Amino acid sequence: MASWFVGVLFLSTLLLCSADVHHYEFFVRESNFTKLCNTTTLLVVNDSYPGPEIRVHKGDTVFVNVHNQGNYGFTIHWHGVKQPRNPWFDGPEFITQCPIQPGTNFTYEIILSDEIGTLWWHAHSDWTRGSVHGAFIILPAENETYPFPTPYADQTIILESWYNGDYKQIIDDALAAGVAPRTADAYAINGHLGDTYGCPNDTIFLMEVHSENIYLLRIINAAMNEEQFFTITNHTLIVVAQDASYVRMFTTDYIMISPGQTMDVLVIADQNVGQYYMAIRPFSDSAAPPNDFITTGVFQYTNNEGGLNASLIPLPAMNDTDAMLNFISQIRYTNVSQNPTISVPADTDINRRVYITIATNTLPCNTSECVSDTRFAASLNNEQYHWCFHPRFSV
Ligand SMILES: [Cu+2]
Repeated sequence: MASWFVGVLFLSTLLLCSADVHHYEFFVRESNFTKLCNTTTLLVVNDSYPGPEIRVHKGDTVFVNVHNQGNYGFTIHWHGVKQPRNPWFDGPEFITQCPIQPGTNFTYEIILSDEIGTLWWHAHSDWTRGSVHGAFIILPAENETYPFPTPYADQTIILESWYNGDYKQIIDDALAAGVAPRTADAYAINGHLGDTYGCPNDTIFLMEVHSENIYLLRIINAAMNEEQFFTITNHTLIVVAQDASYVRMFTTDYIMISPGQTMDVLVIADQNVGQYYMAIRPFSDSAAPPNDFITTGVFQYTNNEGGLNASLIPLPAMNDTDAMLNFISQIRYTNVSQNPTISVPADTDINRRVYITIATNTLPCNTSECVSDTRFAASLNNEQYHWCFHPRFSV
């Protein structure tokens, strides 16, 4: 055996050994949660809203055994995990697998490759993602570092929609009526509604920081449908990653994050000690906007209370399109060793162009539940995907 081959074998064994294997157990069942002074039954994982955090290193493999102890089938999607040559564990129902039926379990194998930073997982059936979701944190590999100063600590921040009522019923009713589902009754930060909704029993998310330390915020927008602005009063945010890939660093007073997106942001606790509001607000410039709610959390220097001032929160207006564009236009690829290299084919190498048209449409609505004679629909290349009417061709 050639010595270089032995060397390659030895090296690849070393590389394989550096990746760990993790096991998680997800028990999915209904639990009661009281918010907005109203008790709602939610389908959640391990009785927790949001659900448990997966925290592993780049290149690891994760097994998640999902036990369906609820009343209907669902799947779980590992949002943003590329799963090369392992698509059967991607998760969307009726695309790569059938729903996990009540009373049964299914073990997912999630193989990480070059993802780095923050992703999330969520159920992928009807509106189950509204309550069955959690963070999927991918730390640098053992032999890698962050391409920025190592943070003192990190903090997951999950933005969520809150509805009074049965989530499945809300989407089922909307589909039957052929209209858009109603907008959220509130938004939440890590399951807390904060102090703006008027229910004295609602709790507020509190992040405690030590003066002069650097923190890495792992922000996930798990809201059902709305983009969200996010800010921390008086503190500069430094965007460093998005959707499990590092980006060129830039500073900003606020971010704008889309549903399903993740963003990693550094913040330095460099202001006078005290308490500062963190806050979110939906962004919408559509003709049918959601409610203009501001939802609060607290960024608190250790053992220092006082100083909260809602009038200082630097959030753009809900329909501030320029603020949204100014933010997203700053996001750029960064050529750091931790990022996968992007090789864009030269124009001459492209021999086939594929056009994909994404459209919203209307279809006839002709049942007694319809509120008009048309219903909303969506399509790719004028093909609509429906679980019992498969598209005639692949888009
Ligand atoms: Cu997803």
